[in-house]
This record gives sequence, C-alpha cells and structure tokens, in this order.
Amino acid sequence: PLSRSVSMTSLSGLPPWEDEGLPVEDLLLFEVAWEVTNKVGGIYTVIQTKSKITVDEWGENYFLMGPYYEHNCKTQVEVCEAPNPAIKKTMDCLSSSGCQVRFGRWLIEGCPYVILFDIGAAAWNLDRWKGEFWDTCGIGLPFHDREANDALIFGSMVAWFFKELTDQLQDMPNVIAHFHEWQAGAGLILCRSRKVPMATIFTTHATLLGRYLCAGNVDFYNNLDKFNIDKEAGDRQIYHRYCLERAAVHCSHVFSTVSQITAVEADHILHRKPDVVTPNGLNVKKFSAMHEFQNLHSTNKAKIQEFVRGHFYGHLDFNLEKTLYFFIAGRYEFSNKGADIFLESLSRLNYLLRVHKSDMTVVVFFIMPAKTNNFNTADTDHPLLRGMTPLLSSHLVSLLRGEIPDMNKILDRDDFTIMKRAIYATQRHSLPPVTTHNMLEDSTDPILSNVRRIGLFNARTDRVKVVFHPEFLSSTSPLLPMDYEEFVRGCHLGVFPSYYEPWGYTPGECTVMGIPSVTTNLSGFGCFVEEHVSDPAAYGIYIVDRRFRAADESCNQLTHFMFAFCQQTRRQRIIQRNRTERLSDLLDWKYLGRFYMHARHLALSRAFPDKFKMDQAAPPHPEGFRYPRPSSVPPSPSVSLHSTPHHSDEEDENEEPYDEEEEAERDRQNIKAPFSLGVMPVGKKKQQGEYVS
Ligand code: G6P
Ligand code: 1S3
Repeated sequence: PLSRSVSMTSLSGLPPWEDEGLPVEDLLLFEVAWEVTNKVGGIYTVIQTKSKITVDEWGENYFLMGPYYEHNCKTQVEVCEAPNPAIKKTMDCLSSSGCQVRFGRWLIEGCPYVILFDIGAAAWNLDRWKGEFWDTCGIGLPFHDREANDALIFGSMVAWFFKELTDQLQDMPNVIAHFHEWQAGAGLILCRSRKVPMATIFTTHATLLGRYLCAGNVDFYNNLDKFNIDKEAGDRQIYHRYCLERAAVHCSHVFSTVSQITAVEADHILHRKPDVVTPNGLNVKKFSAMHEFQNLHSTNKAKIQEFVRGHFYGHLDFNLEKTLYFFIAGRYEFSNKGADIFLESLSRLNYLLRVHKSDMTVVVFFIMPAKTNNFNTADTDHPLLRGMTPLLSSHLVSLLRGEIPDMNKILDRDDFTIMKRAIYATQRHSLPPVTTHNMLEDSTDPILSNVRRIGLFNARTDRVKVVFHPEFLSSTSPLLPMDYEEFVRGCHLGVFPSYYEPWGYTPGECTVMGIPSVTTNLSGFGCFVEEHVSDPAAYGIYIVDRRFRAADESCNQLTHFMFAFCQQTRRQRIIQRNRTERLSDLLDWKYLGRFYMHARHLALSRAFPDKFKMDQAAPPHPEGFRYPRPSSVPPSPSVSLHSTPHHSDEEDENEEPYDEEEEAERDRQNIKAPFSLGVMPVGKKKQQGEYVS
C-alpha cells in the first residue's frame, strides 16, 4: 500500500499536482541546517518562513535539527519531551554517551519540533571524529578552522542520531532527511558512508567557491568552465570546506539548489547538475482590507520623514512631499551585493536630476552592518538644550528636527527669543553627515571611499542624498526606531543590483509588501521573475542586465530605471505598488513549497525504489506559467511612463479612474497557469489545467 507513483517535472515548469500526496503518516521528515533557531543569513529565512506549510503537510512527523545555543534556545524554543518514542529513545541513547541534545517547539509560525545538538558539550570527541571522517572520505579539517570543526561535531552527532533512530524504526516509518548547505554536509556524508537506510536531499544556497571568486572581482560567469577549481579553492585556503561541500553534493540521493543560475554554477563548480531547483518562497500574509499595505506605506514613510528631518536639520531645503526613499540592505559584501554599481549609478542619477531641474529629491539608505563605535548624530544633546525648561527643550527638539512648534503655547517672551536664536543656530555650517554612526574603518570603508570619489556629500545642490546606516535596523534604536519590515514598507524603491546572488530575498520581501525593487539577471530571484512575469517593470520589478552588458552599461541601465522611477507621479507610484503586491502569490510557499515536495518524492524513489516509484514516462509539464503584462499598461513599456519630469500630480486627477480590483481580476483571467496560484492549500490535489480564481 505504500507504493506511490510520482510524476517527473521539468525544472522550469510546475510539477504536476495529481500524484503529489505522500503517505506522510508512514514517513518522518527531518531538515538539518546550521541556521535552525540560529540566524546567520538567508537560510534562516528559508526554514523559518517555510515551516508553516511543512507543518501543515507533515504535522507531528516533521523535525528540524540545528546547533544548540543557550541564548537562542531560551528566547526561541519551548523545551518539551519528544512525543515520538523512537526519537525519545534515540536522544536518551546519545545523552547516556555524553552528548547533550534538546527537544522542543520552535516558537515561529507552525511551531515545528526542533532537535538541538550542543556542539560545545561534545567537542571533546573532535579528534576522534576528525579521524573517523578522514577514514571515511579522506577529508582532513585543519585545527584553525573553527567553523568547519563545529560543522563536523554537528554532523557526527546528526549521523549518530540517524543511525540509532533507523535501527529502532526498522524501515517503518521511513526517514527523509533534507540537509542545507555545507555546514550540514558532514552529517549527510557520514550517514551515507555508514549506509543508514534513509532518503537524503542536499540543498546548496550558494557555492563556497562562487562566493569567494565573485567577491574577488573575477569575471565569474564568462569563465565558469575555465576555472581550475582545486587550485582556486587551495589558493583561498578553503580546500577542505570545498571538499566537504562537494562530497555532500555527490552523496545525496537528490541534489537541489535555489535557482537556475546557481544550478549552472553548481554543475561547473561542484560537478553535479541539480536534480531539482527549489526556489525560495515567503510566508505571504494577505490583509483582509484591500489597500491596507498602502496605508502602511504612508504611516511608515512618516517615520522615515521624521528621521530625515532630524538628520538633515539646517539643510532641509527640499520638499519632503517630493522626496523618494531608496535603499539597499544586506550583508556587507560590497561588490557581490552590487553596492559598487549602485553608488556609481546614484552619481549619474544626481547629474540627470540636476540637469533636468527636477524638483524631486532622492534620499538613499545603505543598511549594511560595518564596524562602528557609536552614533554620529546627537540632536537631543544639542548645546542649546542644556539648561532649558523641559517645555522649551521639547520644542527645541522638534525644531531641530525641522518641525515648527506652536508659538501660541510658548508663553514666555524670553523663551521666544531663545527659540529664534536656536533657529539661526540650526543653520549649521557642516553638511549633513553621510553616516549615522562613527565608523571604525572610515578611511578604507568601501562605501565611504566611493562616496568620496563620486562626491555625493549631501550638498544643497545634490538631488541625491546618501545616508549610510552601518547597522541592521531595530525598533529599539534611538536613531531610526523602526524594524526592517516597517522601514521597507515606508520606502519607495529597494535597489539590489547584485553580482553574486543565488536567490536574494530582499527584492522578494519588497514585492510581498507591495514595494517596487531593482534586481538583476544574475540573481536567482531576478531570473525567476524574468521567466514568469511579462513586463516585470510594469509590476515594479526592474531587472538590470549584469550578465550580457559591461559594468558601465549596467550602470546606465540602473540609472535609467531610477530616473524613470523619479518621473512617476504619486498616482503612478500607487498603481505600481498595487501591481507589485499582486505578484505576492508567485512567491508564496503555498505555491513554491511543491518543489520541495517534488525533491522528497524523488529522493524516496531513489532510496527505496521498491516502495516508492516515479513514473518516469510521464511527460514533463510543457508550459510554465506567466503573469501577463497588466491590462492597463500600453503594449510598449517605454510609453507607460511619462516622458516629462514635470508631470504633476494634479494632472493625474483628470485621468481615467483606475479600478485596481477590476484590473487585478482581468489579469488573473489571463494568467497562463496550469492551476491556481496561492489559493490552493498545500496537500490537496487539483486537476492539472484547472484554474481557480
Ligand atoms: C499610500 C497612501 C496614500 C498616499 C500614498 C503616498 O498609497 O494610501 O494616501 O498618498 O501612499 O505615496 P508616495 O509614493 O508618494 O509615498
Ligand atoms: C544565501 O545567503 P546569502 O545572502 O549569503 O542563501 C539565501 C537563501 O537561499 C539566498 O537568498 C542568497 O542569495 C544566498 O546568498
């Protein structure tokens, strides 16, 4: 009764839906990753956002495995007994041999079970486990590489766990283990070399060498087939890590990666073509009230404006009603994340806005963590405030932020005189600072060095102003008290012109919040959108060509996108945001989760061919889905924007009324989809070709 027939899929199309259901009650699913309850980067987002749909499908039979850190566990996990007796017994067995393993529920949506392994407590085994690893696969880990040593301790415990567990289960239920990234790779290699009976999947979210080569300004994509991989890895002293990664890739029953572009990279760098591409999704939340996200844009923009008033006090000679907020955010990998071409393009945008005498101002935020010692601005510590009454000083704080206080409430004439003096004092002589913090490596910092080179110093004549916030955002910050989501919602455009980006969550996060963004055709996300959306720019996703153009041309294209964006009227921006938000379904795990399902089916059919069969004869799905160009956009995208920068909002009032709902419905009818997007719960079967609105 366990035998299933599962159909194959094409990589770019959608997996057929009919035979997707697995007998989950007869299986246990484990996902193993260094970032389980432990935020380092994007893999945390993948696992955390996916948990809801995975728990919906697998219920009590789904477990995440990661490293134990006391702080993470205390703040994110509700520790409890493992309800599954086989898992409890396995954990007891490891504990009685001196390893510490915790079980609990991770307090995120879906509340999945987590099994956390204490690396520090097991470190006394390291030398023995290193020896075993060497005997198993000939990979030796140097003493000084702490991260690789920790990964081996973690992997050894995970493999030990699976050996004990499968001994007890005796093939019922069967085990599927999904390992993420090289840090989880050792566990997979050890399980396979010890012939543990389980189906394995390995997903890589980047290749080690790809990241290193790109960060070194190598022409990566044109030389993919030419690198001497072993030498390159050796030169960068990551040969052992590279071997670990490559061994895990080749040991797995199913190998997957997050995008087509990384699939090509993996084929060259790791010498295995991925069996499945598993694109990253998000846990999309729809508001019950239409346009709620537009209101959120407004309220959060007001908070950004508040900050801008303070930061630019004395130089607030630009109209905040005609100011746009752009931003780039992420790990501080200057060229990999495209901060280099962004700065160059901003300098060109500044020039264009000036020569066209535009009345628009663009304030650009760089949110990338760097080494700092404290804040750079201190408006609440202004010398003028010292010795003032609380009433007056509160007025002065508002004033320093550029707000005019209510003069009728200032009763004392002397106070009024002091206020006047303060107004003059705010006309400070130095320009508003580029950084919000004092940078430790100011003179060598790549963003600051480039700002100096292009001369974007926030002068009055500059139409583009730069604010470098070298710290991740937090709602408890005294400077810019907003969390990342609030900040994104308040901005107008996210700009992520990455050179190395296997997927890239940042533009996707903008999309589901209805905020337009710039991405590239070297990012997994950009390629995915190019494949599935006609005229992405009309939907507020601008894709810079960094694959087939020289860097200078890419800068021109990015400049053009930003300049065209600045020429839009408020009404056009609102319409564009509505369209952007409509793409959310495409990025929802409810839809993208099925690629993970497909990987699991394939792994089962390879690990247990007698029990789980794939119907190899089934034709791959012939047609991918595609969002049409929005019906209100004229055929050529170039005429969908106004050509003059002076098109005012007032003119818009005379335009045809725009019915967002009506357009959304028209477009929905046109989607070439073999099934509905976003409305079908995962786990339910649907007829292929059926479209549910
Ligand atoms: C949202 C709000 C509108 C507001 C607009 C500002 O759409 O619902 O009330 O006028 O944002 O848009 P803007 O692009 O100028 O920030
Ligand atoms: C990686 O994190 P990164 O920012 O170092 O994994 C992410 C999740 O799959 C992916 O979105 C990103 O492109 C990769 O680079």
